[in-house]
Amino acid sequence: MAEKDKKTNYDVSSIQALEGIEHVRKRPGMYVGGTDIKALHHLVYEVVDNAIDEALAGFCTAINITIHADSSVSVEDNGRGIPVGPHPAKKDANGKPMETVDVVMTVIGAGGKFGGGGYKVSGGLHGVGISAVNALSEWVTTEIKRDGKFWRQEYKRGVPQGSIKQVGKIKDETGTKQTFKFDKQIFTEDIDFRFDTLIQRFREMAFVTRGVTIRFIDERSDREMTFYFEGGLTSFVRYLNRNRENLHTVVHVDKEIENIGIEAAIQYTDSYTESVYSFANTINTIDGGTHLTGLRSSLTRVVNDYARKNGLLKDADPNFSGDDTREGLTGIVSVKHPNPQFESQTKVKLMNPEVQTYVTQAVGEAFSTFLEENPQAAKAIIAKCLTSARARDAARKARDLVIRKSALESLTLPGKLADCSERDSSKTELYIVEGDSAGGSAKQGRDRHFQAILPLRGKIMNTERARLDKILSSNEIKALISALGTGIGDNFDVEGLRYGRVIIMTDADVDGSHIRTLLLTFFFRYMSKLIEDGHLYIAQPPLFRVAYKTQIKYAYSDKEKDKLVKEMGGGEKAGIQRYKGLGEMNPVQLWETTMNPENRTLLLVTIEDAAESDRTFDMLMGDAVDPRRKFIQTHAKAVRNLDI
Ligand code: 28F
Repeated sequence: MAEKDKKTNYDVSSIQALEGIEHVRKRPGMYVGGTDIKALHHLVYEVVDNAIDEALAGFCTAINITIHADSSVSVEDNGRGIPVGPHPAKKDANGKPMETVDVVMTVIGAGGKFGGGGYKVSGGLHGVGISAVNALSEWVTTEIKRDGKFWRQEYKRGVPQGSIKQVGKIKDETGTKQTFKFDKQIFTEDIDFRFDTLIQRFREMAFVTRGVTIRFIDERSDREMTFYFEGGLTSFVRYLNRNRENLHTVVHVDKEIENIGIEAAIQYTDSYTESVYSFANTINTIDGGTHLTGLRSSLTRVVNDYARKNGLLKDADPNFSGDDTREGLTGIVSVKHPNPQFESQTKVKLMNPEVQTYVTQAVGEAFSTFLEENPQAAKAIIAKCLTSARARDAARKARDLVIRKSALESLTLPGKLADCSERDSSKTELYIVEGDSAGGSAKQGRDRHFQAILPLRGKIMNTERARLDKILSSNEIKALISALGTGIGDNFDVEGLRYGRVIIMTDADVDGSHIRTLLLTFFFRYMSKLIEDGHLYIAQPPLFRVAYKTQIKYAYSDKEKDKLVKEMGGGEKAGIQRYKGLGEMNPVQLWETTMNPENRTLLLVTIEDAAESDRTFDMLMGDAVDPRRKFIQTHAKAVRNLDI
């Protein structure tokens, strides 16, 4: 081929690749859901998903993920390694085969693997493959170990830098390593990876991909964690129930029906809530779908059948409702499907109808066999369902009363509420404040034009071990419900919301964190839409006041305090006041540090934060004493350390 033609060929194919890359960079929302922290985390998941695929196909047993000090991220697996050489199918505009690694890395939507056999199961949020990550990264380095050779290829903003090169030799190892640095030109907000969010997802992935070791290292903070679960979903259920008292051993089923992998694990506890999670091809389907429906319906059916057969439900008794058979249930269902159908691109709900039949069948068989073979466990489960059915009846009556009353009361606002004058809810804020004295400071310090204050007395925490239904009858919570104007539960209507921002403001101590936990749990269980729509916030009061000469500054952490003391040049002479509670601040200080929109920082509560609170709540309120003691001890220690 003449030198000139070669050049033309290269130009044509590169222009095509560039067009794809440009599209991703112009519209990140279409590929990773935006440019916020969630999208940033999706970049990591997308890469890890490729390694998980390799594990599910049976070729990879270890995945290492590292966040480096500069926030670049490496993901390495010990799978087969991306093939090196011309891609068998993908040709550029002139019919010339493209290098395989460049296809994987630059052709948008070229996620699938060649050769059938193992199915493409995981796949990131939008299933776009690593090419989108590549396009949204300042640079990516791809390293491949395969056939005794060590290869490297580099990309800048999605564009290959030359062609793949051999950079060394190796013994028997194989694998793929991707290192990427997210592009600040795209992710312009001041965001960075969150260890706690990522770790949650990796833990989940390890649970549902039995036998793979996932190691996560955060070099920014020197934290590290490794997950390996021999027991798969059984381990997952044990983990979720670690703070609860269980009624029996975990029931587990793992089957393949018509080429669809079906795994489920269940265990009843004495708690009042249902914790079920569903996964399709390792993706957490948060809106459930046919696999979840299958799991639930089989449990209800098996429990009712067993109870009837053994005379535990009499002829005159009605069947247990689905809800009755799910109180205190922890269950996971995970399916691996060669051709999953999701409701939408976001993959939060599985739609394949046959899955429901297969899950019902598999779980039904396993669970009824378990009940037959373990009569003690069966008795405990049925007893739990009976109490739950009775309690549900009583609670329904109580709740109806609360809802009806709060509907009435919403006309009359609670007396303790110091309302604002603005009526446009997009401009207003409600501060939920712990304690009457802090409430007083907040009332004086606020901008009454748009800020309303509702003081809560700390008493609500004394309803320990109570069902949330009981908490609903507390005057404090009733005042909160009517102040918000939305109603609760199924009657929740965001249209009624009287404040665009609902801000929880509590002390930075153990009591404060209890109350915050309770409030978050309440919102999570009864007003989750409020959280989903981004209305709920946590105020961040300062921990220290540092005074030196005429200067006064506030610090929100120990580190910041030390830095301030240094900057102000005060050293020993700086006056440091540690705030033990909001009540120690005068109204002006409270306004300046915590309430003035110009200075304050608010933490937006996400549904994950609230779910975590829900679990903490279970632990604090539940009957398992040990975890509660541990929690309180750990917290007590933290408080002591702060005081030193
Ligand atoms: C760090 C993230 O991306 N691991 C991967 C493989 C293995 C194969 C593969 C990947 C070939 C034609 C696309 C190897 N041998 N970890 C990863 N491991 N991709 S990505 O193939 C890519 C396809 O089009 C692989 C035989 N078949 C597949």
